[in-house]
Amino acid sequence: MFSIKMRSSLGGKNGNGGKHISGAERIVQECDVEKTVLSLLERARSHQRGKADFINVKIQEISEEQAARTKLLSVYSHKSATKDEGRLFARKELVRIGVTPKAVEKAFLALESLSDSMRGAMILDSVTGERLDVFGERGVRCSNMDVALSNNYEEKLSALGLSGEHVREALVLASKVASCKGSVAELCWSDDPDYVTGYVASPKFGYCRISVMKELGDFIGGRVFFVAPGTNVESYIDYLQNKVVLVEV
Ligand code: WAQ
Ligand code: MG
Repeated sequence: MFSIKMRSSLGGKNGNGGKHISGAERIVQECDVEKTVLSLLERARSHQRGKADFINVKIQEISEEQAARTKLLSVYSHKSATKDEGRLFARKELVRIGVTPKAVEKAFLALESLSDSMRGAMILDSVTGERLDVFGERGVRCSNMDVALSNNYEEKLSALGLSGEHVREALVLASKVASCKGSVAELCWSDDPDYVTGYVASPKFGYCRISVMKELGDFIGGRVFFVAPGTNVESYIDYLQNKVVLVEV
């Protein structure tokens, strides 16, 4: 199999600095490499965050035998009419999952005080709310995951009335995160100004889509991974960044 990673930006110098436009990755069979590269290029050049002037594409062969496999999280939803209502529901859902109210408040405070989107996620202790990673404004990037068989995925998700890149990528990421030892819950909303749906996910209850989690036009997104106290943060991050995980539908 081949891993294909794309990241793109606008206004930097040789890809350094500038505004992050879009990043995406796929793990595909060799015969699908070309068409996947094209679709990622297309995406970097027609993104709602802007048209990238720097695009980096990395293609690498990976071993299918060494990949871990995990099940796609089950999906449930909550309809919210406003950002405040959606975020209130997310708070309650996180507490129902087992995150303490204190840790929930710290997570919202951290996300709501961002002045620009992070590229990755913050890792917080699910009891104390203490920030455990040292990645600062960048955050921890979860990488090296995709659906195991794209066709099954499209069938199943469109049967549920879900389609589109945002859902697919978020579900795959959340499924990988939930499969990691130590994960308790995840909180996310998009950095795409037109995309107001966010989610709370957990190994316990699955992936909860919340229809409105931010104001239309807001380009600041973020993610928090809540972990159990005593989690080995180094191996947690190593799994998120490096372990190849194929998500089975
Ligand atoms: N690893 C860790 N954090 C990430 C990653 C990653 N690979 N990619 C993005 N983030 C963080 C980063 O802080 C972004 O600013 C933030 O998440 C949002 O990323 O069911 O589109 O890719 O309809 O904009 C959720 C709802 C969509 C989907 C989420 O996130 C649905 C979305 P985005
Ligand atoms: Mg985005």
